[in-house]
Amino acid sequence: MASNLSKPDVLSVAKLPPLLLESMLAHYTVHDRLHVNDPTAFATLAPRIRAIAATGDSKVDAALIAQLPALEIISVMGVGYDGIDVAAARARRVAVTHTPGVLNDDVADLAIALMLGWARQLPRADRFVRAGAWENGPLPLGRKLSGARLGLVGLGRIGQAIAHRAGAFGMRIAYTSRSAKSGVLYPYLPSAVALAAQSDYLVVITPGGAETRHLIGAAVLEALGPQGCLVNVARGSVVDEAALIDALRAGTIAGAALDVFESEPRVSQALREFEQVVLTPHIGSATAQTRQAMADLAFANLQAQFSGQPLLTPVPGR
Ligand code: 8YV
Repeated sequence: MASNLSKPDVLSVAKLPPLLLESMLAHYTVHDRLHVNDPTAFATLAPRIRAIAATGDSKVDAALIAQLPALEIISVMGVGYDGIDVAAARARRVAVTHTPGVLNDDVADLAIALMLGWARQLPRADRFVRAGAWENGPLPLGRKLSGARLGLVGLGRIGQAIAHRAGAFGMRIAYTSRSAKSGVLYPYLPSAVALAAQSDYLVVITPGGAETRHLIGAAVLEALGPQGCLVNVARGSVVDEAALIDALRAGTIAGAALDVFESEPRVSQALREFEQVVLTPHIGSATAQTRQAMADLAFANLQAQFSGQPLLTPVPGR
């Protein structure tokens, strides 16, 4: 795309949704994944790039930041920014923004949908009716969700939105996180193992990144036990997928409902074959309304940067 002197140059490091791209094109010259698609052209253009537009699953590492001397801001359309080297950005005084808040409802809704879908076997029931199997007898019984024990690994904005909804199902809620949250009445457990040991549904809703990598491994799954279900709406990296596959094979846990995966969009064949696993393709925030709100916020952060206004939603910390 040709550069325009009056418009700041922006490198998009992911395929931007039309919702975001359309508003951006009016104000910016957007170079769609130029660093990957045309490294030679990118090398020429790099000194002019003033912003990076990214999505929640994008990678922006120190090497890329180092190639962009004029970079001012990395705007992530997503609440998670574990793919961004924030320390490298900060060292260069490059701002990093994300889109918290606007997707809480959707991700929490999906967590509840996954629990219900798994407990009441909705994908299997749907296949059962379509295949005409009903005429030969009923679907095997599902499980009751109302009143079950919910363990939340993470009680940030989305974790609290899940708890709020789960309360309406009479679920008994407990949580773990780095430390107990003040003013929260749900019981706090000091570790994921301790929480899993007293949960029927263990829902992972903690940020990704090095700190939480493989937080859910063999020991946690063992503690969750043969009646337990693991639900992940956070990041694939938080769950040791090999350990999960072993646990599903061995019946160490009853099943899982997963929206995120270690190597998405590739999903291991083993996971795809388990009947007791419900799979969705990272759709936590994937509604028209929420993606619009995320696009608007990601765009507003860019606009704030280039008009000298305070950023709306910088990532936390300094
Ligand atoms: C999407 C997400 O993957 O917000 C996040 O962190 O994982 C999701 O909402 C994505 O960022 C949409 O652009």
